[in-house]
Parts: sequence; C-alpha cells; structure tokens
Amino acid sequence: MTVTDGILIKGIGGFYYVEAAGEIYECKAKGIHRRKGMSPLAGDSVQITINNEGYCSLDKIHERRNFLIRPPVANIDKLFVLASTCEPLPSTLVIDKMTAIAQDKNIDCAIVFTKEDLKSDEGLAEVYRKSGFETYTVSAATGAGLDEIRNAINGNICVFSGNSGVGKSTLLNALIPELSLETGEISEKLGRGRHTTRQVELFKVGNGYIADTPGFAAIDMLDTKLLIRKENLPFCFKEFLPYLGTCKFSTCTHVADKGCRICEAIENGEIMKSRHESYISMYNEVKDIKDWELK
Ligand SMILES: Nc1nc2c(ncn2[C@@H]2O[C@H](COP(=O)(O)OP(=O)(O)O)[C@@H](O)[C@H]2O)c(=O)[nH]1
Ligand SMILES: [Mg+2]
Ligand SMILES: [Zn+2]
Repeated sequence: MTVTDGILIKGIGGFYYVEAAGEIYECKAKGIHRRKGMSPLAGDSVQITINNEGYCSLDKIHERRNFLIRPPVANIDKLFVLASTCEPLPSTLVIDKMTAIAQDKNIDCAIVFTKEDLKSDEGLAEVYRKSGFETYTVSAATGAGLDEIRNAINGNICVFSGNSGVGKSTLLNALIPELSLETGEISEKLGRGRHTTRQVELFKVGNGYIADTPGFAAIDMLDTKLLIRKENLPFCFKEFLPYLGTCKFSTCTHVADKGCRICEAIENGEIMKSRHESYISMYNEVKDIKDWELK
C-alpha cells in the first residue's frame, strides 16, 4: 500500500482520475464530500492510497489556492482570457469583467488575442501590457504565437475563457491535436445537447495542464452583479492597487471624484482609459446592490 499526492485530472461517474508521478490512477472517493461537504474538482491537489491489488482511493483534498464553480476547476495558475481580433470583435468590457472576477478569486490572468492571421490586435495587446498583464497574440491558422502559449502553460494549471467564437476550441486543438474538439458555429449549436454532460478534464501540455471546459463556453464570469461587491471592485483592477488609499477623500469611488488619484493616473497615461471605463461601467452595475442580494 502506497500513499501519495497527485492532481485530479477528471471525475466521471464516481471515479476520479489522479495523476501522480506521471501515472494515472483511477480512484474511488472515500466519502470525503459527504463528510466535509466538498466535492473534488479537476485541478485539486489530492492524497491517494494505492493498494497492492491496484485499487486506489482518494483520501484527502488539500487546501485550494482558488477555484471556479463554472467551469469547475481548482488551483488555477493562469486563466487565459481569449479575445478575437475580429469576428467577434473584441470588447474591452468583456475582457475586463473576466479579469476582474478572476482577480477577485485570486486567479492570475493572461490575455490572448486570437486570429491574428485575419487582423492585428490594433494596440489592444499594448493596453493590457501597460495594465500589467502578460499578453499573447496568436493564430491557430498559421501557428503564430503557439510556442509562447505552450511555454506559458508549462508547469501551470490553466483555463481558457472567452466568448463563444473567439477560438478556444481551435486553439486547444492546435495545442493538443489528439483532442479533436468540434469548432465553429454549427458544431456549437448541434453540440450543445451532446456536450452538456461532459466533464471538465485537464490535458497535459508540456509539463502543465489546460482544462477542456465543454459547456462553459463563455465562462459564467460576466455577471458582475452576482459576483463582486462595490467595495471590492477597485481591488479587482490590479493596476489600481498602488493608488488605492491615496485619493483625497477616503470615500472616493474613483469614478470622477475630486482629488481621485486614479483619475489623475489616467491623465498621466499610467492607467489605461478603457480599463477605467470598464471600471465605471461595472461600478454602475454593482453600486446599488445590497449585501443580502449577493451570494
Ligand atoms: N482565421 C482564423 N480563424 C480562426 C482562428 N481560430 C479560430 N478560428 C475560427 O473561428 C471560429 C470559432 O472558433 P472556435 O474554436 O469554435 O471558438 P470557441 O467558441 O471559442 O470555441 C471557427 O470557425 C474557427 O475556425 C484563427 O486563428 N484564425
Ligand atoms: Mg468551443
Ligand atoms: Zn479615487
């Protein structure tokens, strides 16, 4: 009997598949969820017992650094927010909602601009670099930028998010050819029914993992109202952090307040205008929400 630690790759029908030292073990959970009210998630760091007969049990879920409910993945090192350079046109508000919600959950983000064979990112990558993000510009069609994405995944547990049509499945297929995910609009419509019961699975890319998150195309990250309190919102824009607490009034909402250091930083070009516009738009969504309305 051997006790060891591993990473939960996927769970299907009561079985959990755990990778430990390069081997995959099929494990039964020992009722941990019932006891602790915690169900194992892909990405969980777990302790398993390998019996001599080959039976394995999942005994323990180690503490999570972070997790998402939709898609259900734990211990995410990097959330790649994908935006397409065209078709669908990139929306800074959509990108900024995803990065804000990730930040609120203590998840690091990188921004990926896709389809660069069709159109350039028109300076958007620069906006995000200046805002402190790693950015990538890629084309699954030509292979441009794919090595950089592979390097970024190496050693990490990663998730792709982004609106439908930005090229998540296409990029996953380019990185992991044996995956053969369906892509494009038609497959998305036809596929909906068939794919809803599929589980999240982590796939190996180099020495890291990328989650295939079927049925979670747009990641449920766009409902700011349900997710972020207005007090927390300024902290969800990481480039605001050095300025917080330095505004003239401690009640500053950083929207257009007198003596607001963040508004000044925009004038100086230290904070990007589009990021602040997203902040204002999200602030207006959440400002009247009462505590009891949040989950
Ligand atoms: N030209 C070009 N088309 C792409 C690229 N990536 C994705 N597409 C196309 O964009 C459409 C949507 O891609 P898909 O991967 O299904 O998007 P998803 O909804 O985010 O999974 C498909 O028709 C793809 O062929 C790319 O790098 N270049
Ligand atoms: Mg897809
Ligand atoms: Zn302020």
